[in-house]
Amino acid sequence: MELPELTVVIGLIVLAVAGLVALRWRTPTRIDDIEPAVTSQAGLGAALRRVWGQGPDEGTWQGLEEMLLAADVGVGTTERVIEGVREARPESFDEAREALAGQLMAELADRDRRLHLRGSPAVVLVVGVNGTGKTTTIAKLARHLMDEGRSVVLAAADTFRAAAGEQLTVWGERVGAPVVTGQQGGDPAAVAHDAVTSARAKGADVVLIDSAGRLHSKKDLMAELAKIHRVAGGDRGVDEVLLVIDATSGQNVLSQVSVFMEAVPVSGLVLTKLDGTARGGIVISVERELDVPVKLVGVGEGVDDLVPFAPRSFVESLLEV
Ligand SMILES: Nc1nc2c(ncn2[C@@H]2O[C@H](COP(=O)(O)OP(=O)(O)OP(=O)(O)O)[C@@H](O)[C@H]2O)c(=O)[nH]1
Ligand SMILES: [Mg+2]
Repeated sequence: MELPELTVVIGLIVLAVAGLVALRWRTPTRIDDIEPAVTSQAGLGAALRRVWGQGPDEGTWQGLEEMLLAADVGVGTTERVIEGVREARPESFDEAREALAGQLMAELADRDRRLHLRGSPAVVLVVGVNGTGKTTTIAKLARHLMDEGRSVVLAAADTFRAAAGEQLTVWGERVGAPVVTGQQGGDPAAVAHDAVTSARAKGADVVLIDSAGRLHSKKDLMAELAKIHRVAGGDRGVDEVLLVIDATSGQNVLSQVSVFMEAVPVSGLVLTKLDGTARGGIVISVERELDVPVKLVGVGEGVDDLVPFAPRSFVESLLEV
């Protein structure tokens, strides 16, 4: 091989190695940096085009009301949004769409949607009705935090359901996080306590605590959650209490979650299954009603299907098709 050719070959090899190294050591994606992909299939854009017709008349506003209610935006919010769009006096479909986007954005007014994980270890308690996606969300969140370089311990404090500990253990193995479990029917607060102690001993950054979604009575559930919260928080408290809500469960979700709101100080909402619903407007109504920020949304069953909630992208995805 001639010298110039050799230089080119060596150059190419150096480039390839540098590329591989860059890929391997790329700056980890922070959970707060990820742009949500399509998070809902509400089809509000197409619906608006239909009701817009030749221009705004009473039928348009009635049609708009129906489409917002059908997307689970909620009665109060729908009224405010229509009022706002009407006041903007849109003269074209594009202006109407823009006014609608603006009104929906205003409903999601500035809220602090970051996760505050300051303790060492930081403690996150995940609560919610059974089947909403608590355990899956914990696995997804663990994956994100670990991708950011944080070490995570999982606590299987759902000792109520037989297979709950196993399910979390499987997820733990999949994402590479240690799982602290207890006996079925044992004290979940003890599991949470053990997990925090173990995390502290290991110097782990975050403890994610799974909990049962259903107990024999509302009183049992409240007492149990309050105890987990007290014991896991110790002197400095729990960093985040995330309430997981199934986005496909419709407006009756509010009556379902009241027990959790009474039992523990919920600091953030996680709306799961937004991938499987045309009723993404639930995000807006639930946030308004509960007055707690939506921090994360679940957009699938895979371990990477959890994204931080970003109002602008969300409204765009609502209006997209
Ligand atoms: N499509 C979709 N499915 C989800 C999402 N999150 C969770 N699931 C599914 O919902 C089902 C219930 O999830 P789990 O994580 O077991 O729910 P849970 O709240 O822990 O349930 P319990 O422990 O029984 O109270 C599973 O089949 C998950 O794969 C999501 O964002 N999108
Ligand atoms: Mg579970």
